[in-house]
Amino acid sequence: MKRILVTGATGQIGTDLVDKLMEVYGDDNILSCSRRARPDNWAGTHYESLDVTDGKRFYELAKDFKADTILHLAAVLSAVGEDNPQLLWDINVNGLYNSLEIARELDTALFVPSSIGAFGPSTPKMDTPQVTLQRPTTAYGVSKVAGELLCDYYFKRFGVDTRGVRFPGLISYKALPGGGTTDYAVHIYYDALEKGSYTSFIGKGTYMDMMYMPDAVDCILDLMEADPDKLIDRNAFNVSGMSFEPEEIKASIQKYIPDFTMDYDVDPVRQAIADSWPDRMDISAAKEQWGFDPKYDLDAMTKDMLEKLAKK
Ligand code: AKB
Repeated sequence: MKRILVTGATGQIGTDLVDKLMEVYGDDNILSCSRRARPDNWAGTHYESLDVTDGKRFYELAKDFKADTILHLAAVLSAVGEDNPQLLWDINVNGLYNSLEIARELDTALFVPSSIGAFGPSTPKMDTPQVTLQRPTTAYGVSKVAGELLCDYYFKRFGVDTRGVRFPGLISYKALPGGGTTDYAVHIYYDALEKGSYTSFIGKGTYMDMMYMPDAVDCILDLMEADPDKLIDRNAFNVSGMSFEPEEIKASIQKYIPDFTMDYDVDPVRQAIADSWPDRMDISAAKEQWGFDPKYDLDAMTKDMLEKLAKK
């Protein structure tokens, strides 16, 4: 990666990722694109407004910037997608199609995040294999499976260097997620500090894979820099840093804020989505093929989140 265009740059992943890309590859080699306004701390860096469904503008930006890599993050998350499946399809599938065509025409590498949402109720819930049944029951999941298959197709048919991971719930102190099912595991830290209590919309006993954002950012860089000859499962690798249920994150927070309390007001839509997803994925393919090595477990993440959010 030398000249990198990032879509969805002001979203939850992009906010952390762009900072790291600038640090590693130099500000001048990163073009951040988003439908939102440029964040203040990116003043003086390359920034363009982009709706990824506008293929012509997307192509021109990538060509003019002489991008060799596109990190395509623009997407609608699971809960918003159930509310508006038409919007989800337009952005997640038509936007992805544009990025694939641009990568093919300009001969760039392409990273596309998939998700634990690419699995469904018939997928094995424990140690979910890298290659397994994928029959998701959400609009988000359908778009993610379509994305994985399209990315593999473009690699095999046109030789486009497509790579991806199945992200679990991502937790960051820098930016909030926008309408996902795993968002409770971010909101809980804010409320723990602000109110000393949290009402969870995900029910007790619901396990989901999660990862702290510094590990997620490192994993994108590591995968994109990995030796292509070693990659068997390009789209997309299971990755995760931990798996927990609401009572376990509560207990972790109580180690630092002993009076913290939590109750439940379960949202049936998000609970049904969570119930259709794995409890814990097998991440051995990512470890073996490109050395995936997450650093944060639940307690290490809680300590860092609380310290960073308290300062913020
Ligand atoms: C969501 O909850 O929709 C996302 C995801 C796991 O893909 N965080």
